[in-house]
Amino acid sequence: MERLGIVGLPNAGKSSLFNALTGGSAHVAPHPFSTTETSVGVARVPDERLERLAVMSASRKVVHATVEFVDIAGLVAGSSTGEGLGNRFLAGIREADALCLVLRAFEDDTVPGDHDPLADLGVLELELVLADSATVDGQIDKRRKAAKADKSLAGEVAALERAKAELDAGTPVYRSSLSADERALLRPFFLLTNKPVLAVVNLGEDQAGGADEVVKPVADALAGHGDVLGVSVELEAEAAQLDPAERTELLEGLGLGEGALPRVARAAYHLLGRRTFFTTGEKESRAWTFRAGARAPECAGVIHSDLQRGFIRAEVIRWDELLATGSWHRAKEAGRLRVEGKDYEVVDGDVLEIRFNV
Ligand SMILES: Nc1nc2c(ncn2[C@@H]2O[C@H](COP(=O)(O)OP(=O)(O)O)[C@@H](O)[C@H]2O)c(=O)[nH]1
Ligand SMILES: [Mg+2]
Repeated sequence: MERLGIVGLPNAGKSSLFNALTGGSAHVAPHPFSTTETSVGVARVPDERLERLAVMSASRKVVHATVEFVDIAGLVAGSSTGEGLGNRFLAGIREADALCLVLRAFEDDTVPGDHDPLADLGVLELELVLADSATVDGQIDKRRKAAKADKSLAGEVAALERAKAELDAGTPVYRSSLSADERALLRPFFLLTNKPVLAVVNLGEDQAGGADEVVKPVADALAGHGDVLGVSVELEAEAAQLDPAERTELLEGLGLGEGALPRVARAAYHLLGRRTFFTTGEKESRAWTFRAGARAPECAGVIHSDLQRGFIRAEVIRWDELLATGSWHRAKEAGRLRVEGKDYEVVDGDVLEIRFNV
């Protein structure tokens, strides 16, 4: 299962965010190195489309999609050269499939650390870039030699050289000028900055009103290479402890709508390249996860391997079109269900019923 690593400086609010997202119990404390064991947790990915389908079908059960997070603990300046618990942090980051950078903006004199999210980003990126630079330097001569004997490696060497130039200029691969193809060629080297990223700017309660202003410098720095979300982590963590009605009252009372946690979970899910299709009925309505580009039989296999093995066809309708017709039965009667075969590429938001025979 793929995971999103939560990365940031000590006391940025990583463990608080992890707990709020996963309902987990990672140790939250106002000092560095409080997280000595890496925690893994599962966050629900709330989806209003699913809730509405469940109401339509009067489903007895609703099953949301999920996404896994890892609380990787504080990266400090000098990690790339093994300072503090540096090597352990870098190993944790290396194992993650995507990164959630937590950048501190909240001010609190009782919690050590700075409150300049752009500076946090700079420190984090520098450590990751230094580590990647060392990896590339350690590989590039070997790969050049290998490429002399095997011409098919020329592209890989060229990609390493391009990455080296970017890294030496201080630019992480994720916001470099490397193309998707070049980045794919670099995959065997497990570079830390060749992973997709999103950033969470941890806002103080008092900053929630002017969030855009606080978040903007970070968004400018990432320049479209990753989502940047402003989250009042502590406030949302407290809200997450309440029962749903109280939570809604608190968050809406503060003008925060459903809160920012669902957006973080959805951004993380998307960052990992995940897409959702639905099944809906009286027994349950459910969100199923597939990879962008998957075809109908593979998606059927997510439900059960028999459905893939004996796949005949899928009946398909977009979630909103189904809602508009009022029920699966009515959509069928009205001829609104498309019949799709083995080559159909399932689209995020499709509702499926699989016909199969084993
Ligand atoms: N005032 C304030 N304190 C926070 C906020 N988020 C986290 N903290 C506090 O900062 C300290 C460190 O938080 P923690 O989640 O353990 O940070 P980590 O080191 O990044 O895992 C704890 O005492 C938290 O209660 C916030 O939004 N506002
Ligand atoms: Mg922590």
